[in-house]
Amino acid sequence: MKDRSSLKVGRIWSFVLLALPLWSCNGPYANEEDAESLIADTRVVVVSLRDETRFHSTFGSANFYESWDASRNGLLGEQEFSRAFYSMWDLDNDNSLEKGEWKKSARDFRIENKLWVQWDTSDDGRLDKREFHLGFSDLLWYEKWDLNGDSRINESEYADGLFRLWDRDANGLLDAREYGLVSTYLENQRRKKGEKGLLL
Ligand SMILES: [Ca+2]
Ligand SMILES: [Ca+2]
Ligand SMILES: [Ca+2]
Ligand SMILES: [Ca+2]
Repeated sequence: MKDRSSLKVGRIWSFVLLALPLWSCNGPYANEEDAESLIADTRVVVVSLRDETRFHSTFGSANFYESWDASRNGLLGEQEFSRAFYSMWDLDNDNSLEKGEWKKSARDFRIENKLWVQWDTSDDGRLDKREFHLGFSDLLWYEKWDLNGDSRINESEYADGLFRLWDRDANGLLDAREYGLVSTYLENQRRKKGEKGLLL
């Protein structure tokens, strides 16, 4: 039987699970009614996005490839792969990657050891797509994420790569903190495409 303190911890953890995605959103949920409906939606999302299988199907159903796959062959070539990250890391959706966005993404995508000055070779405080591609290519993610070795990244390989990056403790589940990254980056991609609501 659970003692009183473990029940209390359980209650606090439940609150954190529900509240973290809310903290990661900014702006549009200004009034109480919106916030309440977001919490109700978030409860579903947290439960449904926890394991890898569910993450794959959710990622696929959001059709991110429609906007990233310029050649419309259902696969990402190296330039398309790089542009997909450029788009995802451009969190204010101004089609430019500023230093602050890069710093945040570097932490969230686990490349904290990389140096901004080596990416921003023009030293103007932002990365154009050419600078980004050069820096990004050095990470060798294109090679590492290509699990079937066909020199293209398919949707499943992309979802797999993201899941491995964000599942920091490698336990096969996205916990509340790890899930916050899904909320920040993937929800923003959907907003960029003009889609409303939360990723389910
Ligand atoms: Ca930007
Ligand atoms: Ca630059
Ligand atoms: Ca592949
Ligand atoms: Ca995890």
